[in-house]
Amino acid sequence: MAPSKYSRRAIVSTTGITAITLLAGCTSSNADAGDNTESNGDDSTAGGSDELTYLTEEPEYDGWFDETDNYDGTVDLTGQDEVTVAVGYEQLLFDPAAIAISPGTTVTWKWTGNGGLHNVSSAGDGPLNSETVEEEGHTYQYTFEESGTVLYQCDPHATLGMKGAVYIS
Ligand SMILES: [Cu+2]
Repeated sequence: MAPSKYSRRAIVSTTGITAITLLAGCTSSNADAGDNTESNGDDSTAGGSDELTYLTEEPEYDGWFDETDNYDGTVDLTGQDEVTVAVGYEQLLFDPAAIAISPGTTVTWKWTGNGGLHNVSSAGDGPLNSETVEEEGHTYQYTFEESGTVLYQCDPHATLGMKGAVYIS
């Protein structure tokens, strides 16, 4: 079941590599862009433990992420009891935007305190329905027991692309 460590995307696409670097850095890309535009090969976190692995076969999200800047595939977090998604990454994003987990995994959404009021809200009649708050460190948890795809959004910022997906397989 374990996909290869390096996704097809990361090997063949320079844009994929850039996006992975940004995600792995988890810092302001604005600052980086100003100071380090030359450093294509910046690999300061080499060591492997923090590398993101993406699904090699992408679920169909049907345009859900068309306005979402940090969506670059589904991060494979399968086989873990508990995983965390940042709420308010770069102000108005979830990070990672799309994750794959195994049935029984608990997802904890953790508020960064950035970008104002956010919530975690299922699209349609899905199960996610958090409070709408701004407070840094606030968390919302849900344990996904059944296979499927759950789309969600931040209601105040959905039109700006603050959207996420959980693929349970
Ligand atoms: Cu929001």
